[in-house]
Amino acid sequence: MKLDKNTLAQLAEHLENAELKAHDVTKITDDHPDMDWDDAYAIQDLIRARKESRGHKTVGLKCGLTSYAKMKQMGVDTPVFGFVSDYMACAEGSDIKTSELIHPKVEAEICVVTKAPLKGPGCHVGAVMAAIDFVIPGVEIIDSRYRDFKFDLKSVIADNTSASRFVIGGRARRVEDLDLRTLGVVLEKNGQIVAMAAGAAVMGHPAAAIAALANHLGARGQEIPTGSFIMTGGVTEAIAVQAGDSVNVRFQDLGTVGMRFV
Ligand code: 0L1
Ligand code: MG
Repeated sequence: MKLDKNTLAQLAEHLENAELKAHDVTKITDDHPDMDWDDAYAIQDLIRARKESRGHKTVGLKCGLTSYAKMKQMGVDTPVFGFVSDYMACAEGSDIKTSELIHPKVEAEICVVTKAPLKGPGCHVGAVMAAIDFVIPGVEIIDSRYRDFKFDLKSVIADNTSASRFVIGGRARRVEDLDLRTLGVVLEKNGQIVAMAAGAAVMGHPAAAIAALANHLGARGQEIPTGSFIMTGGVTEAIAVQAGDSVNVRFQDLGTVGMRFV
């Protein structure tokens, strides 16, 4: 690690304040060009600890930048991992207040809940499939705290991978009743289709994103606990939204997840 404890704590406070007060900041690597991957995840961990110390529950784990469309959109080639907190969860069909956000974008995500722990290294798609309890469709609302969504990977990891809000809806299905690779997803904004893809857009198989998460945590001596809610990452590029927009995402065999931005 390149940054000292005080600097890590200051950066966590700086980024969390930007999230909670909905104001943008410049990417932190501008001032800390030497920071490394461990520093980036340590800042994210400190943000998580700050939220938990105020009583917020961490309710899920997220994989980001897992689809080729998202990687191309952001000009990167590595998945990143973060968490979601209880206050980020919004009900299906709810109004999402843009005044609490900076420049939101939506992502259609295949999500799962696990029934067994997953531990890397060596975690693979087969192990993940055996550990999935059920699959449920979701939409993540990302909101990078960085001006104009301009960042590098270390800055975005520190910023909890732009996590902001999420909506779970549709209907849960057993994993054996679905083919996660061919599962079609159609994203509509204001009644117009703006993006579509199949599950295989996520690293060839959405379970591969969860295996990558387990291997990432395994390298840090951690695991994905039983009963974890996991978002596997946007299947298409992210779509910008603003007040007045409505979004509906149709997931094959899993129903629709919708919301309005106000
Ligand atoms: O969930 C995501 O894929 C977001 C990862 C961070 C990059 C971004 O803000 O687009
Ligand atoms: Mg996402």
